[in-house]
Amino acid sequence: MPYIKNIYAREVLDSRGYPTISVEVYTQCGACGSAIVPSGASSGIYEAMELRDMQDKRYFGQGVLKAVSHVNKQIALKLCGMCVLDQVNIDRAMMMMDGTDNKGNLGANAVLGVSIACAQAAAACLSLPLYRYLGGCFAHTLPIPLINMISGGKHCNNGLSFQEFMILPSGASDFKEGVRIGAEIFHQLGEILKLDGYSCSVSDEGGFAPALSSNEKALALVVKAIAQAGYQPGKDVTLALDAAAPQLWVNGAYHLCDKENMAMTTEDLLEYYEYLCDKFPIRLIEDGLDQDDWDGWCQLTQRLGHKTILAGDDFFVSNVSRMQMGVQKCAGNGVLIKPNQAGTLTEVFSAVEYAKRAGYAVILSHRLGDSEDTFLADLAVAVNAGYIKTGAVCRAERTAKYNRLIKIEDELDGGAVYGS
Ligand code: 2PG
Ligand code: MG
Repeated sequence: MPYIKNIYAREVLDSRGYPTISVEVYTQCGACGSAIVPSGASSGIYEAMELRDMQDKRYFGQGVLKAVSHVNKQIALKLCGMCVLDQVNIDRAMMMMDGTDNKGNLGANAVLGVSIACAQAAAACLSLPLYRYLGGCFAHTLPIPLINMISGGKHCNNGLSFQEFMILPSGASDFKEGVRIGAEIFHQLGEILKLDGYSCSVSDEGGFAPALSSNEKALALVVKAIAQAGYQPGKDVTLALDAAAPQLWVNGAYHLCDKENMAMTTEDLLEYYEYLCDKFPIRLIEDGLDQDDWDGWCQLTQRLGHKTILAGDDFFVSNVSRMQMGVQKCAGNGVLIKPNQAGTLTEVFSAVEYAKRAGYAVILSHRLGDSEDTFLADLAVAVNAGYIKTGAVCRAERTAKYNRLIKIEDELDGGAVYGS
């Protein structure tokens, strides 16, 4: 049996230059699996807890040496000797050792690093690619990418209220064509920005970060780029927004820069979304409202849910209990799945399974602070998710996931299906 022989964690850097945890799992049969854990900037209040050192001056308190030590001491002691193929029991053992609902003792970053590295080691033991090990013989769906074009919100300081303006190349015939279309539109947008005198520098997720006066202006530029690249907006390519509304919710009201930061009610924001969806081919809105604005989410779903995917990120935090509440109240019809919001692969699989049974659109997602780790790409294929959000088509930590998916599509040798 492929028993776990050793587990070793260390502190490394993420794509922003902040520390994160890297974990390696070694088995007695000579296999090794590794993982680098991502980290968010606009995190939801109901996410599993990411453990950072806080008190000391190293990395301004952002170090992860406590999480590293939890892996190298308690977790390694408990898991060494277990069969690496026994993922559910491995995850359960860590959950029991932690003893909290939010991984508040061991840290979700420590637990997730081990959970993923075990899956990688197990796949290596069986000489299987990770998507095949995790998903079995029916893993064959290549996700439609939500490709970041323009960033705003907490992801950069350009004055745009919404966090991400993305495109969905859903009219493509396969994944690699979707990526090509996305890249052509991205470069076209760069040209337009340059001609209009805007900065072409990019944000942490690779989206352009021009200082634009309004969300509408950003949407209009993306639509222009789609058309100029030779594609039909609304047919070949649609739009997606991450409003990241919890970041806009201050003192009981929503505040948008292009609305002069005036206090907006939920109703005001709903009307604004209706207006935007009438004017632009918006297929998906992520976190349109705050994580505690349940009535607003119900209204949004009633009014736009028949034609728009309304996906909960901070709202659902990849958590089955919160999705159950969503189903009961008819709030939302899609979910972002971020492994570090949950903490273990077992919980990630439960969340995907629940979302699918509820008929939700499933979008596997990266974090702002990410790395060269391509686990997310394999996971998206393993669970046959219809969508993946992994940033712009530039910056190596983002293109690593796209390139991995292109390789998987090739490996599936005609057996792949694009999108849900
Ligand atoms: C989001 C993510 C990823 P962060 O809000 O969806 O784009 O951002 O990692 O900062 O939570
Ligand atoms: Mg989000």
